[in-house]
Amino acid sequence: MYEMVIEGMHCQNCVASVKRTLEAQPGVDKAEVHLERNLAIITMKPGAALDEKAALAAVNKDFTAKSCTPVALQ
Ligand SMILES: [Cu+2]
Repeated sequence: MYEMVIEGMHCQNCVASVKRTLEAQPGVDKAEVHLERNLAIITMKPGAALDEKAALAAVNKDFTAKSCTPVALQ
């Protein structure tokens, strides 16, 4: 799992756009985007790792992706 901090989202359309962008990245299983927390939780397919730079760049086309951090699964 990864957490991405994203600024510039204003409504559910923005949320849907970010979700689509993240779920189009290789290896991504699903992305949960939380508007009020400026946060996306990215879940990977088994064994897959996220290309964090590519994911940040993709989101940065429309929004401001601040950081992408791996989160240990519990
Ligand atoms: Cu919007």
